[in-house]
Amino acid sequence: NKKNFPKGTIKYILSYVNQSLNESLDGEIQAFLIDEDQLHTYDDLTKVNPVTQTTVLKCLQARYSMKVFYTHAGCTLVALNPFQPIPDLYSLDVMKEYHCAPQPQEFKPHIFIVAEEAYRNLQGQMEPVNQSLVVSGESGAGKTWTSRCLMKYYATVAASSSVVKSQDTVDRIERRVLDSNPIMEAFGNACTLRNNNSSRFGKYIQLQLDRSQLLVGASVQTYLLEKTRVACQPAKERNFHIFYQMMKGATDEQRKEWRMPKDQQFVWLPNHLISFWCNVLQILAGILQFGNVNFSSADESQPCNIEEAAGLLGVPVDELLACLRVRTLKAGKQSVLKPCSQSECSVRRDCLAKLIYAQLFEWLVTFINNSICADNSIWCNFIGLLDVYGFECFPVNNLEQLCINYANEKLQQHFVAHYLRAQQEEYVSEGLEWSFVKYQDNQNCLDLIEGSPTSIFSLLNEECRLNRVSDAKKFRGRLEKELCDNANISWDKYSQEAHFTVAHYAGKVNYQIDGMMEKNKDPVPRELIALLQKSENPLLHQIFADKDTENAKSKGLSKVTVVSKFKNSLESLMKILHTTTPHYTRCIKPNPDCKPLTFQKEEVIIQLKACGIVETIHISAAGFPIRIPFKSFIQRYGLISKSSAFKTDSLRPAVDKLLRVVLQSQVLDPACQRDSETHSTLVHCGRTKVFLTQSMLELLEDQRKKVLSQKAFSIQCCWRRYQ
Ligand code: AOV
Ligand code: MG
Repeated sequence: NKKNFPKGTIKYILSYVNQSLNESLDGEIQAFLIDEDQLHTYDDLTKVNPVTQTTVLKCLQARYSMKVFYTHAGCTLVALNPFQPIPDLYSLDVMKEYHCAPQPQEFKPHIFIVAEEAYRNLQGQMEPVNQSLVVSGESGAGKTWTSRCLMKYYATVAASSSVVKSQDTVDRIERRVLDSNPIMEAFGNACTLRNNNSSRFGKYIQLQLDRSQLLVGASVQTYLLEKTRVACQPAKERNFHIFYQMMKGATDEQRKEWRMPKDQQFVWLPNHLISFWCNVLQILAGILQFGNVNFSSADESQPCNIEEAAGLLGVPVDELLACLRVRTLKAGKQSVLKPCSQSECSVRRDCLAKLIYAQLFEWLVTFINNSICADNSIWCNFIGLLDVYGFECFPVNNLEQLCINYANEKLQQHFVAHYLRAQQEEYVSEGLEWSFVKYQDNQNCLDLIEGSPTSIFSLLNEECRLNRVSDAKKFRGRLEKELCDNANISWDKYSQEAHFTVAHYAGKVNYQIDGMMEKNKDPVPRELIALLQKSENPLLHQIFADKDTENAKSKGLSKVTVVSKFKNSLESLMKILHTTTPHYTRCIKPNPDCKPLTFQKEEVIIQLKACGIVETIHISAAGFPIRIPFKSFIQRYGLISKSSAFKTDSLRPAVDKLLRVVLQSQVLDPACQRDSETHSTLVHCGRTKVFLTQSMLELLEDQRKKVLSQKAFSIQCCWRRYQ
């Protein structure tokens, strides 16, 4: 009736209807489900509706531009690296705020919420479950920084006295635990292309707490130090920090003693910290001198720097030379001496340097453990901090990357299992059954790498056991033949190169086979160990003295391959993790150049995939990623059902009815017939929300569009008739 409409109303209605029609899905119905202006306010990514790569990315970007660096993602915390110090973000006052808050979860997302949650999980329980804080992310994303923040937090809130006085901090356990960090980083971190302070080892620190929740000690477990770096650094990368630090910090006498002239004065560590410190520096100086020993000349004369190296390592120079130039082969009870070629001499030199450094690192970790670990009778629970190397994909990848990425696969598997449990709990609280959720796990990839009887590791080990000259191309052939059934491995058929490609959960990585078998064998000639046992450097002597018995038992260090050792150590780590309640933090590097406050979408999306956030979304997509409260649901889709009047107190039946209408129309429509069984996999009603799959959402949107089109058509007809 024309009289009922003020002027322009019908035009307005038509434009409204048309606009509604143009709200195209494009994979997401932004206008209805998310408000772009408000994206930065989402403290939890799972509340962004629907959860997709695009919405998650937009939300993180919006927050980053507002200098908000932490965001929850369900049971994980996403930490964006600001690449510049943020004043007061980690101050003592902020720590206290989170620690003293009755409900820290209600505060802005922060790493301290995770820390506090783990801490409180141990409180007031008869038999508390130990906690693990797992920090992951790519190189330079901020894992080590985050672990340091966590350690500082516990050293503060769990300190044996609430007021930390400066004068009594020297010998306090909290101080010692914190001090162990820079020492380990000096020996185990290096400047790489990705990160100026890249950790080249994994570490799991257990902070030991007593019954009153006070920090009484700590223990450190380390994983696979990248010792190849001692003797060979990738282009434009550096050796371990400690070498530069000692060169910088050496006194004139030390330089004289090490025969390293130069005029620098920075002292990086007070010498009294470790009584063996002088010996440590001597050994390091010896390793450096060793790197300059050159076997390029064919003559028998003494190569330069060998005397300096031998002097610093405390071994007779002629014996050192003999060890490097002559191999001892065992044939039954007899020994046969075989001269080495020039290149073999260099390999033995590198091997010796790597061996010494790796054993020195191990000694250091034991030393630190001895000085910070509490007696078993004192501590009862622990909070573990895991900081491992992130997923790596370089132009050239070898055994180091395979091991690193394998470790990340293991952690991802642990995460998926844990995440599913958390999701299950939400479904249960909304009255949904769990069994609907199907998800992809990465078991197939793990089977490919470590499985039995046949996997990359098993074939690699077999090749090493056969003790023949390794042939990379032949090995590629074996992999192709024996692992062809596994979909996670592939080869470039047109490339003759000895390589293989693994489809990791975080992306495909191409591995070079050349050198892989040798690295896995990691042979340590016995005569080198025997030589080091004679060292006059007391520390070196002590480090290798233990190897004597070990050697006798295992008949040489070389028997256990690198991947077997790594697999075993990871398995023990997983065992510990399984007994703890995990808390996941995913660090993201917002740009590859480490520039402050710069957010590059392409970089972030790759990492969201790599550190599993997108995978998490993927898992939730296998369930019901879209959750709409009953009221909003009726408001948007109510028009689909003919009876449009809904009472707020009977929303649930109204929603049920509406869903029936939509699903029935599908059954009746032969073009897109879905069998009734799939209905329960499309949608579920919880207690307060409707849980939808993406395809159900599209179905609803289609229906809504249809109804709106019909309405638009009839309005147009009326309008024409009226005109
Ligand atoms: P990573 O441990 O994840 O890489 P780091 O923790 O060493 O990365 O972080 C790299 C750099 O980013 C640090 O040296 C800081 O300069 C900066 N950074 C990280 N987090 C923050 C923060 N919250 N606030 C300010 N600056 C930060 V590797 O060990 O390479 O995988 O192997
Ligand atoms: Mg690190």
